[in-house]
Amino acid sequence: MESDLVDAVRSGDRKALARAITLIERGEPLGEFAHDRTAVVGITGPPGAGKSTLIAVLIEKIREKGETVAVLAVDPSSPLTGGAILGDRIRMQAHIDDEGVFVRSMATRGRLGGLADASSDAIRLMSLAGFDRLIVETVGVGQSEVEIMDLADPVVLVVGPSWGDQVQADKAGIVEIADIFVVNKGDRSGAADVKRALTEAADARGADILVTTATTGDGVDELLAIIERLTDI
Ligand SMILES: Nc1nc2c(ncn2[C@@H]2O[C@H](COP(=O)(O)OP(=O)(O)O)[C@@H](O)[C@H]2O)c(=O)[nH]1
Ligand SMILES: [Mg+2]
Repeated sequence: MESDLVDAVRSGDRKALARAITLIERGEPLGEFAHDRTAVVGITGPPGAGKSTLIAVLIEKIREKGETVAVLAVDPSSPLTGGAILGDRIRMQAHIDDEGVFVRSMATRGRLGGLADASSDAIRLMSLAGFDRLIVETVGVGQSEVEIMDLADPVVLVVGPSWGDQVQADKAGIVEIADIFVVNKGDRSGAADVKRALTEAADARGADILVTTATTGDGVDELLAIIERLTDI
């Protein structure tokens, strides 16, 4: 990638950051450059569990603390219709005029294999742009999504209150990489059962487990406190 563009990203130019990520999306390699690495929080879990809704609340709480935040939502499943991506954009729209927030959905147009690399480059660019916190959201259903979570620490697994969510997470292997277990939709019946079912796996990993309701914000302060504790150097 042209060094002029990378320099503009480094200076905090948001338009340059957006343009650079578009180039990454189209397959252009970023190349090497020195940069400080910002801690990346990974949010993964089955579709519909409430990851994006939860992230929208996290953005608000992070901004209330005066910190800046960039979010990359990786969704390889909807390259053309962009259904989920559009939903994410609308949900996070509230922050669109806030310079301290950068939200970007990345579709990789069916490119095979390159998803983790492209995500890694996009995250490096967001880090270069100087945000205090970075969040990456993936639909935790495939191998490359699990790979993307290698870039993240801590990894937050979000599941809904249905048994199937937990089974799906188990099958994808994300239970084994999670540092924080979140059972979202605590307002629905079943949340307590799913929490109980996941407690053994969480305990085995020394991971925290909690119930949230993203639509009301319940439990999200606790989640952010855990994230802060795990990202404190
Ligand atoms: N009842 C309830 N619905 C929620 C909650 N969190 C998210 N949702 C809804 O679940 C649906 C999927 O949410 P979304 O954030 O897009 O899930 P994602 O696919 O994991 O990113 C949306 O209709 C949300 O409004 C919650 O805590 N309780
Ligand atoms: Mg989402």
